[in-house]
Amino acid sequence: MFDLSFINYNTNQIVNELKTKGYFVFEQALTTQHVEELLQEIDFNQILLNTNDVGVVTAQNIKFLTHCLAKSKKTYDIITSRKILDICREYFNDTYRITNHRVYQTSKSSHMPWHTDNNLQVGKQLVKKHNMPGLLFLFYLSDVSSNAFQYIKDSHTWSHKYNNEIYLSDSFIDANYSQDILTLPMPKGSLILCDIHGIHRAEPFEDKSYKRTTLLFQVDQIGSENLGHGEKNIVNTEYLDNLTPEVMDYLGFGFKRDYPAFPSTSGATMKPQDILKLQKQLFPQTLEALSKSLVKSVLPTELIINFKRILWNLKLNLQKKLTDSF
Ligand SMILES: O=C(O)CCC(=O)C(=O)O
Repeated sequence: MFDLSFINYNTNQIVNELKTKGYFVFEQALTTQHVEELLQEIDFNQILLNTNDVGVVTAQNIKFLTHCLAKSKKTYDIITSRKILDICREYFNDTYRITNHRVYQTSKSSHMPWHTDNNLQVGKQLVKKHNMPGLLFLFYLSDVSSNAFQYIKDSHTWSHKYNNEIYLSDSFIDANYSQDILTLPMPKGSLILCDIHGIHRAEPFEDKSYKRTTLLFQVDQIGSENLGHGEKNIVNTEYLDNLTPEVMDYLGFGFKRDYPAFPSTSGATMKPQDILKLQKQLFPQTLEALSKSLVKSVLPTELIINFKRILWNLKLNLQKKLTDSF
């Protein structure tokens, strides 16, 4: 999963860099094979619509798989890996828990505002900035040449001055901190780790042929006064092959979660062209639904059930004949 050079990179040093600079960067921390296998677990072309499963949703130009812990074993393995837990264990001095996570794919254009991630919510609304320590983990799952992560150096030490702001404007940052902007284009598999109190964003871009895919998760040191802080975690029990009290606590087993999954989506967050694509997909399904309902309305249910029984028996007899003949 991780490149040996990352596994062997001293955890103490990572934490020291985080505490002093507010960020840590490692190129190609994940192996290409792990990234490729992870991406195969996610179908970004299949948007959920009355589908009885967890999966991909869309909000404008970004497609999200929020419930990765239920859908992608490779993501589960990264999030609960020994190296990540060691970094957290060394960085935090009280109980820490994962508060949100997602894999997302950004295409064509995006303009994210400058912000910090120390958000306290009521439902999906931000109510104030909190002062709990926290770490943002971001892995590039594609080569990132534009729309790179940007971080304002040292901002983790002074961002609290702007705690009453939801975002900081581009013009304010350009006028006051343009020298301090760190932009991080890097190859797929690279890791960026930063203090959630640091001011950051994805650099705005516009390029019809460009896509960036990312795994992001956040771990906060949740004090007893902030019970319920974080999004609910839906976990596939099949993945839990490393369940220890440490992992259970980190994932929030038995811990209250008050925030809804991010982002909040509906038909209205889709782009018109995605709605059109969906209509094409819906057309044959609509015909199927209509014909089923027509059959149901003219034939008694008892007859349909008996017909299914006859078909089932015919199939069994056929299978038996085939096995007997071999
Ligand atoms: O995608 C990125 O580069 C930054 C993401 C981010 O800041 C966020 O989702 O809060």
